[in-house]
Amino acid sequence: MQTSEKTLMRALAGESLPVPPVWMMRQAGRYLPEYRATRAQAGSFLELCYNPELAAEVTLQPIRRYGFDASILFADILLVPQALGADLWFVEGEGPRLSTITSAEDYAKLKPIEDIHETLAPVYETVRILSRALPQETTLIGFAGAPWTVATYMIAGRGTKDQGPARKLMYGDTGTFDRLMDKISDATAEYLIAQIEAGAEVVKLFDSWAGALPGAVFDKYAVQPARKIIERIHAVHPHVPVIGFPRQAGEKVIPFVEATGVAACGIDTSVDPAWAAKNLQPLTCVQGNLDPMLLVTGGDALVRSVKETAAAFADGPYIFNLGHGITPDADPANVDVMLKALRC
Ligand code: 1CP
Repeated sequence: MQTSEKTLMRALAGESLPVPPVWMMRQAGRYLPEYRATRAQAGSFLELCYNPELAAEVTLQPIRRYGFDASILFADILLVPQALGADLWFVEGEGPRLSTITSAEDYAKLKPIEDIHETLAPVYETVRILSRALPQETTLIGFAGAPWTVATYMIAGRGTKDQGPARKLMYGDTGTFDRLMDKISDATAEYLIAQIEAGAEVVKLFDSWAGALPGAVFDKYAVQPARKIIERIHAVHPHVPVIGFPRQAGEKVIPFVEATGVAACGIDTSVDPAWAAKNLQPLTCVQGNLDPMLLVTGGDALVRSVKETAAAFADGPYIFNLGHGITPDADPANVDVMLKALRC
């Protein structure tokens, strides 16, 4: 099958389909027993990310089980900081930890952009394996974190509630902050181009903490970096669609879409589907936004929400997805219920 005939690609090209294409953020994850088994075999989360055979295996698991229309490469947004020279480790039950960047001296220790491919080569190999192994109708999505979201982890050294350390550096040492943002942007463009050259058909930029950016700098630190990365990708691969996900950006998704050239915009759980269908869908394909909690609770509420969400977006280009990643306590059987409600 030609890439352009796949349902996800058709939606990204602006077509409204009677049954929307569907995939889930974090579809390869801890809610699946087969994921937990492969992760145990790999040893740790990072060893799984850097083992192409096993990373491809966990990427394929949800495709085998559910037949989603798209498959997202198994990796993590924090591999880019590691490739730039940051120390990275995961604390079991807590989350990621990184060495911090809080001064010009810390920034100066990062590696040059050309060096990132040395660390990231196994990820490109995972993409190559997947592009051979996926069913012909399944689209392969590559991804990276958007510069602001990646910067929040590099500056704080961990996930934070309010991204305070990153906002502090932004105001306190704008020069260092801006240099760090530029470096992450350059590395991200190179990384995504390499994923495309290995076989990714679409790429997605996750700006999970976009909602923490003050309104006055949203354009500078969320919109412009995404616009520049997309421009760099399109200079070499003009037809590869990019999905943006400025999470919790509220109504600022409109200027984000208008200025960046994204082929689709992911919306989080806080966005009212009726508002997005009226204001966002005329501008771009919309992706979202079922509450992941419904995959924990299931039942009539799940079926009703799936049908209501899909109905709200039925008149324009649309990709069914969650408003954020599926959680480890989700019931795998509820994913079948979701797909049945959507497809029948
Ligand atoms: O224990 C485990 O197995 C680790 C859980 C896990 C998984 C399954 C982490 C740690 N990362 C991932 C994979 C992952 N991360 C994917 C793979 C593909 C898929 O979706 O199936 C993707 C796209 C990501 C992206 C990612 N990582 C984001 C952006 C999306 C989002 O969720 O907002 C972010 C913020 C991260 C950082 C990260 N990695 C892992 C955790 C627990 C976190 C969040 C840390 C925090 O803020 O405290």
